[in-house]
Amino acid sequence: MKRRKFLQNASLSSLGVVASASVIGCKNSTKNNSGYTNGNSAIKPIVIATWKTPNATAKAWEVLQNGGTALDAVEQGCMIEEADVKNFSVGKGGLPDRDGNVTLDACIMDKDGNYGAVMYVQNITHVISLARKVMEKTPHVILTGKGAEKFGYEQGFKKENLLTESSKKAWKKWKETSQYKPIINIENHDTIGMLAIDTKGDISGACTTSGLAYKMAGRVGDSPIIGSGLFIDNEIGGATATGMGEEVLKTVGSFLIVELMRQGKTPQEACEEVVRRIVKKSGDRFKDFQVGFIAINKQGKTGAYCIHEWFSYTIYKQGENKNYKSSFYNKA
Ligand code: SD4
Repeated sequence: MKRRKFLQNASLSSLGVVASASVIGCKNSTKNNSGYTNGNSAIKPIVIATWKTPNATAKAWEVLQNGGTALDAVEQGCMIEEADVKNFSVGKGGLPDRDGNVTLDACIMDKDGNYGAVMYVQNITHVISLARKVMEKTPHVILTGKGAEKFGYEQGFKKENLLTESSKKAWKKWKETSQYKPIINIENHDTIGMLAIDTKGDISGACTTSGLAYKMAGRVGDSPIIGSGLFIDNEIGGATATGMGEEVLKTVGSFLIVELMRQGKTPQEACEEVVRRIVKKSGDRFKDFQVGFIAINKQGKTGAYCIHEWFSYTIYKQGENKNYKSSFYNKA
């Protein structure tokens, strides 16, 4: 109960961040978007991101408006959330694992199908940029833990303590009971997954997170795994996920969404199909976890779907930065 209360507070303070976000001059509003209402044809540039992340989409939009690539846009957009210490699920200020260590996961994918990821990084804030460096400067696609950090320092990344006082306080409070049970939409699922199409019509995506709060040490979720937390195919579109990573991993959800779009489904239909599959395979367990997806196709049409109410996503297109409530599976 205590934990629930804390997490509720955590959620509220993360909304507080968002409230201040609206001061930056972008129009932010929440709309009920039940299905196909984002039907925009061949819209570019465009950026879509998980949750209420208007500062991030505004940054990405600025890059795109200035003729920047979708790759630069998603990297710079995600960096906004990574630097925000009030976002308890991403970058600096993320909630730690059970041992009190903040460990970050991120991946990025470009229009040519290149991919870079880092996992279990403990002392670098901008893991999305580190993932990009892995993609562009190494012969590999994934670096983990100490190796990823060593590479980061060689590339000029700063060593930082990612555990803020408020995250430390929250962790200490959690330790009083040490109960680990995901609470839907109160688990502070604010992982940012972002997809963008630039003025040339090319698509890129990025995903960055501190993963589930109070996870076991060493745990890695879906976010940095190609095909699970993120997938881009520049001929078709892209998808990214948030929520219970274990379930997304088992379904290779983002890849599946892109493949379903290849077979002719709209982004909305594809997101719905994958959520339904996760639900079906879980038996009754889906009642206890949240999963949400967003997707975009080559024409700039978007989709979003989740298991339980209250997942939202943000789209910046045609000069407007808006937050939409996702349609959802569990009407019970
Ligand atoms: C994970 N999918 O590590 C991430 C968690 C998440 O908002 O989405 N948090 O499983």
